Order: sequence, then C-alpha cells, then structure tokens
Amino acid sequence: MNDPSINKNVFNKAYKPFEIEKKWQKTWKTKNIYKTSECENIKNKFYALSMFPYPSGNLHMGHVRNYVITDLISRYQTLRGKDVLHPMGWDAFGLPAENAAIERGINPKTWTSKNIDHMKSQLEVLGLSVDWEKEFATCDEEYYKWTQFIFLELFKEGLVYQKESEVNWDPIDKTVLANEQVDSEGKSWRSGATVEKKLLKQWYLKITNYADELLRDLDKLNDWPERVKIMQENWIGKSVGTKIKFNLKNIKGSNLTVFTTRADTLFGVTYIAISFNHDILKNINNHNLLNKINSLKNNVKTDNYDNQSKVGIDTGLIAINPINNDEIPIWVANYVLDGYGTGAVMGVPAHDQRDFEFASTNSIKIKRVIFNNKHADKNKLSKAFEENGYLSNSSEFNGLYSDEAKENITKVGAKKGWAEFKTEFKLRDWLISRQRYWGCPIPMVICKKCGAVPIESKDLPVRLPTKINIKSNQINSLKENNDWINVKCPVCLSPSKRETDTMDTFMCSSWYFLRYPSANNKNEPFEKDKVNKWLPVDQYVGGVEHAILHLLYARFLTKALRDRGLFDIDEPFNKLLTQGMVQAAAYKNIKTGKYISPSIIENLETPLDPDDKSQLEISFEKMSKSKHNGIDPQIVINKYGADTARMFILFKAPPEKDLEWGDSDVEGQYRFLSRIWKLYYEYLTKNNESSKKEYNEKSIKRAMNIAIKEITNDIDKNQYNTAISELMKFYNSISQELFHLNSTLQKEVLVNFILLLAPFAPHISEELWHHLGFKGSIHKQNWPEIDKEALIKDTYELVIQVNGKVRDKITISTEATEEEIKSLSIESKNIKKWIENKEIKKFIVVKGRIINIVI
Ligand code: ANZ
Ligand code: ZN
Repeated sequence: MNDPSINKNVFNKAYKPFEIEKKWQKTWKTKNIYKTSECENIKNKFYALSMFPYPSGNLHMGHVRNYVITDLISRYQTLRGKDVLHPMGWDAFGLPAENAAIERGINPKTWTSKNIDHMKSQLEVLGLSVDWEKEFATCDEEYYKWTQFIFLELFKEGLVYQKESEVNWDPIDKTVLANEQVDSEGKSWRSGATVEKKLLKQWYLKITNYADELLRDLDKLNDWPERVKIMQENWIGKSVGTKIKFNLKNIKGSNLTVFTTRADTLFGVTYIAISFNHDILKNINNHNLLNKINSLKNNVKTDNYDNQSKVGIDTGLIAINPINNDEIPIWVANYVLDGYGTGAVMGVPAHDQRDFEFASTNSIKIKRVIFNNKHADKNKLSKAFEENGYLSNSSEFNGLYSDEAKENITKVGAKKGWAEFKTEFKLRDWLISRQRYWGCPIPMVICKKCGAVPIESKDLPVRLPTKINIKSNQINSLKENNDWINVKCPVCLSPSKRETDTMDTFMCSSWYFLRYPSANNKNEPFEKDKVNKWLPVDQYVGGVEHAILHLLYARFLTKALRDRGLFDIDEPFNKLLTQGMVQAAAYKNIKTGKYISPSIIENLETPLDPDDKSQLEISFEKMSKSKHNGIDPQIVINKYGADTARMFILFKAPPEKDLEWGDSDVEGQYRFLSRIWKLYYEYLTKNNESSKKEYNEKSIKRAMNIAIKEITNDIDKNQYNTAISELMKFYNSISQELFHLNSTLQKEVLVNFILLLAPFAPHISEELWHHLGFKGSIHKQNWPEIDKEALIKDTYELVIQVNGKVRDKITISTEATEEEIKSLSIESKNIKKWIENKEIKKFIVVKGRIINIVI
C-alpha cells in the first residue's frame, strides 16, 4: 500500500475535513494501526475502556462524548509510550429488541445485528482508535456461553440460589411486570389490569456475602469520584444495631424479632410493625382480617415507601416488651420492608418520624424516653425527637446517654437471651431472573426428582431457540417452546424441563471487561495471565447513571471470580471518570407544559409557540426525544467533520460537568482548525525563512514548552477543556512569529504543535504530519518532551531610583510590561519606606534598565 502522504504542491488551500477524515479512517483501518500490542512489560500497560453501548439503533451525543473522552485518553497514553488496550463491544441483550420484535415482527437478533452494524459505522466516522479485532456483543453465542459458564462457577461456589419472591403479576396477561410497567394507580401498562403481588421462584446471586468487602475496598479506589463512592456506600448501607426478641402473648413458644439501631428507645415502644409477608401472620385464623390485610397489600406499591402515607392494620396479636413486660399491639404496616433486617420494626413514635406519623393516624400511644437534658420535660411533641439524648422513663437506665444505653440495654438483653448486637446491610441479594426471551438463558434444568440441576460445562452454550413466536401477551416466550424446553435431567436422565428464565442483562455487562484482553479465545471466558496483566482497567469512562448497580455488580463478580481462583485482581476499575450530560436548549410552553421543536419555531431569540403564539421558556436540558432538543451527531459531523465535533465536546466543559450545546462554539472550533490548516499551508507553500532576532526565539521556545507542560498536566488531570485553551494560546504565540524564526525552530514548533493536537483532532494532525514530510502515523510517535531550561524566563537587574537617587535593585523578567515594572518597584521593601505617605507624581521607565519614581 502506498504511503498516502501528499506532496507540497497538492496541498489544498482550504481545510476540507471530510476528504481528510475519510482517507485517514480508511488508511488506519487497512494498516490496522490500533491493533493492541503484546505488552512485554506489565508496568507499561494502559487499559482504556468506555462503558459499552446498548445497540438501540443510533448513536447519540452522550455516546459521542463518552467515546471521544476515552479515545483522547488512549491516544495520549499511546503517545506517552504506553501499550494501550482500547476495545469496544455491545451490551446487546435486553427489552427494546424484544419490543421491536413484538411491534414489527422482526427477530430480536436480526434487529440487534442491524443496529450494531449501523452504530459501528457511526463510531468509525468519529475516528476512534479502537482495536476492533476485540469487538463482541453479549448476545453472541461465543460470549453468552461464557456468561453461562460464569453463572455455573458462581453456582459451584455456593453463590447462586432460588427463592420465592414477590413480583408484580398481571392476572390478565398472566405475566410478570417490571416496576416501571406498573402505573401510579397500580395498573398494568399493557392490559390495564390491577396488578397483584405474586410469589414466584426466582434466581438470586449472593452479593451480600461480599457486602463488607465491597464497602471496605471503596477505600482503595482513590481515583473514583467521591460522590460515586458515597452512592455505593449508601446502597450497601451498613447499619450497626441490635436484634431484640419479643415473645407473643397467649401463643406459647412464638416470638418475633426486630432490628433496631436505637436500642436506647426500648422503653418507648408502643407498637410493633411488621411487613405484609411476615411469618407471624400465620398465627391468624380470622379470615376477614386476613382478607383485609391482603387487599391492603395489593393496593400499595412496595417501592418508594417514603413518599406514600403510612397505612396499616392492627393484627390483634400482642407482643411482650422483654425489658418491662409491657403489652404491645402488632400491626402490619406498608412502610416495613420485607427484605430488610427481620421485616419487623419496634415502633417508637416519640423518636422516629415515620413511627410518629403512623401512630398519629392510627391513635397509637406516643411515649417519650429520650431528652435533651437529664431531667425529663412534659412538653408535647409536634414531631419525633430523633436525636440522641439522655434516657428517662427507662427505669434503671435513666440518666444514661444514648450510646451508653444502647450498649447496656443490649448487654442486659444478651445475658437474658432476648438481644444480640447485629450489623445489617441494606444491600439485597441480586435477583437475576427475568421472564424474557432476549437474554442469556440460565443454564439449569428443573427435574422433578433432583430439583434444579446445572447443565454441564461441556454442553454450553444453552442456545436461545431461533424459531420463536414472541407475542405481546406472553412475555416469556421460552415457556411456549416445547422443542426447546423438554430435556433429560443431566443427573437421573428423567424427562425434565429447562429453566425458562433468562439473566438480567447486568449479568452480561458485569464481566465483559475481563474478556477483552483475550476476546477471541474459544476455550475460556478469559485467560488468567492476560487478566492479571491488563486489569484493572486504568481508566473507565461512562455515565453516572451506572454509579451504583453496574459498578457494584462488576466489583462483586470480580471478587467472586477471584475467589474461584480465576485471576488475582481485587478491583476491576482503577480510575473512573463519570462524564456529564450533553444538554441543549429546549423550548417549553409554560401554559401547556409542552415542549416545542425548534425546527418549527420562527425566531429562536424570541421564541413563540406556533399554535397559541405564547412566549416559550428556554432552558438547557439533557438532550432527549421528548424535549425535541436532541442534536444528531451525524449531522454535526457531516457539516464540520469529526475533528471539529471532538474539539467542541472536549473544549466546551470539563468532562465531569454537563455540557451545553452551542452552534457558535462548534463553529469556533471549526475556525480554529481552519486557521491551523492555513498556517501550515503558508509554511509549506511559501519560502519563509528569515534571519531573526534571538529574543523572539527564546520567547517562542518558552511558549512552546509552557504549552507542552500545561497540556500534559491538564490531560493527566482530565482537564481537556483547559488543555485546548493552552493549545490556542500556543497557536496565538506562534502564528505571528513563525515566519521570523530560523527553519529548524520553525519545523520544531510545527511538529510539536500537531503532536499536542493529535489526541484531540486525530485526522487533521495526521494529514499535516504527512505534509511536513513524515512517514508513518503521527499517532505512533512520541509525546513532546519538555525542555526545562526553555521554561526559565530571561531576567535583568532593574535599578530603582527615587527622585533620581538609587535606592534598590531587583531582578525581573525581560517580559515584564511597563505596568508590571511599576508595581514591582513600589512593592519592593527598600522602596516602600521612601515613598510611604508620599504622592507619586510620575514614573520614568527605561525598559531593560532603570525606573525613576518621582515624588
Ligand atoms: C426503633 C427505632 C427507634 C428506630 C428510633 C429508629 C429510630 P437503618 O439505619 O436504615 O438501618 N427498621 C428496621 N427494619 C426495618 C424494615 N424492615 N423496614 C423498615 N424499617 C426498618 O435503620 C434502622 C431502623 O429502621 C431501625 O431502628 C428500625 O427502626 C427501622 F427512634 O428501631 B428503629
Ligand atoms: Zn433428575
């Protein structure tokens, strides 16, 4: 293949990004210049990873921002001499493909592949330095085979189990609904039926086994955003408290345990609240009451407790407070979570606001036991007193402060057998069952004799049947597929059925980063030594919407597989960058609340609704279809080229911050690139060497080295916007002076400038590199080195006179302006005493020599 460098005389005067970009994308591809190198030295590796996209069909601006940031980092690290791994893939299972299948009768696989092809071509236009040989989609058999393998590894480790759990059940469609598919009135979005709660057997992963380590290791993640770590910490929700056992009155041997963080309030308990599914309800024979409880249960949504009113029913059961033998009514209440603690709460209305509200609506006693002072007061509470304080009305514990009381009460209870110290976690086990077709099949067989039996590894993958009839009222189409579902039990060979649940797609995305280093391996999910070599990911880039689940699941799986001995790393992602959103102006009619598309608004400066002529409110909001403010990356690239789009996105805001789309800023970047082009054009088409003054050279060298230093620092700190500002400064200082420099320095400046530009605008810099006469890609060169000496400013000794008499001498920069010379002089210690309280009449400045202050 010919070297594509063009010689000087065909250098086009006008900057034509499309031709250049197309040409280089093609060349890079044919020469496969982004192929991952073997990396002999582990210390030299750099793994740059973007969160892989869901192939929804079209690239949006959020994707573009994500991949441009990662690409910049990869290119920069390559220039710094690192062996870079920069892969890309597709998070390809999931609901939209199934919905497309229902709506349009297309097979989910066909729909997905088509989207991947299209989105890949859009990615290529961005000029990403991705090693496409490592590409895979999670719906590829060669990939999901290993997702199943990993499921079985977890199964062997005892981290997989089945449990009945409550789901949203649509009694008309006879199907399970996700929470988002139940409307605010508790009705199905499909059938309109009132959704019921139903217990279904589902598959879980024991992430809770790792709760402590997942929490503890957050401390190791020094290069994660603090807020992401806080979100994870809250999600894991470690809570130190006490379990307290209450006996039931009149029912021998029956008891109920609560979990509390406030054992100090035990004397203030006036009721106990239990969840709708609490075991103790089995002691009730009153059918009327049970029906009432059930109908209440079906009428409350069990997520988002905090926002709904607290309702409940008195069960008639009575508990005995172990500390003072008080009789306490037991209620079922909608605010008690089934899966947290023991599913039962000791109600202390005086000291817990939820309990206070519940007691107030249900006429339950309120008994205060914690006070600000050691002496109790009789003030009536208007809301719960939730702080710590001194105990009263608590017999021998009176006068103790909360902390001490918690400990003492628990110790007393422990001795008597009704209390124990207990640490609880909010984190729940991970429910991975989905009653869906388009997901990774769970590799289990359900046998009447043997129960749930794993498929043997050698029989993987359990393939999704391709002949499938996906109907809107039968979400789990796998159940209908007799050819597929009927199998022999791997253990006893009796006729059995396959598990028809598929896995949550988060399962597929929580190990993909392990596979990239050995993406094409047909015999293993990943090679141990390659994982040990390339991981953890050095820089992970993605949306903050994945701050909790994806990142936690990925961390969990990494730890669990490490414990299976599959590799030795503890954490998957070393540095994390969560990029901000891309926003654009949205136009809203305040009266109707409707968003109006800018394409039908006549004047965007003073926008009016074309329908009712009312003035529209302008605000910057996340780009979305519903707000009609999305900007299609393809259109921008078609208009200005990918380099401009990249420069704009990197320049407009720091990567973690939201970015406001502005057409004029995009044009600004286009003009900047055009000016760069013009400068190189002039250099290469004219003969401009001149003999020039030495101090110019010094200041140019200094400007160049400042640029190298600052841009390097900025990129290292992920401050790409200021890095581009430094590039602009560098450009400004050379654009005037370039043609006064000697030819060696001219060339050095021009080479360094495009090397610094290369990670940001890879196409134009590659093109100019070749015009300068180089062979080989600019993206395989070395990042410029700083010449520290050039950074030192030239100085001279300034003589300072006051009224003509020499009073001081100071060393200042040759570049100091007249104003700077004046202010440095009057600030000098020796001068101050001469001019104190005197009016300065004038300064006489002889630059480079002397200043005379006349007073
Ligand atoms: C009595 C009490 C008195 C409480 C008081 C708080 C304040 P964290 O810190 O989030 O762990 N609780 C326990 N299990 C619950 C469940 N399944 N559903 C809803 N609430 C539950 O909170 C622990 C506190 O949350 C526990 O302490 C319990 O209420 C409640 F002045 O017990 B507390
Ligand atoms: Zn069997």
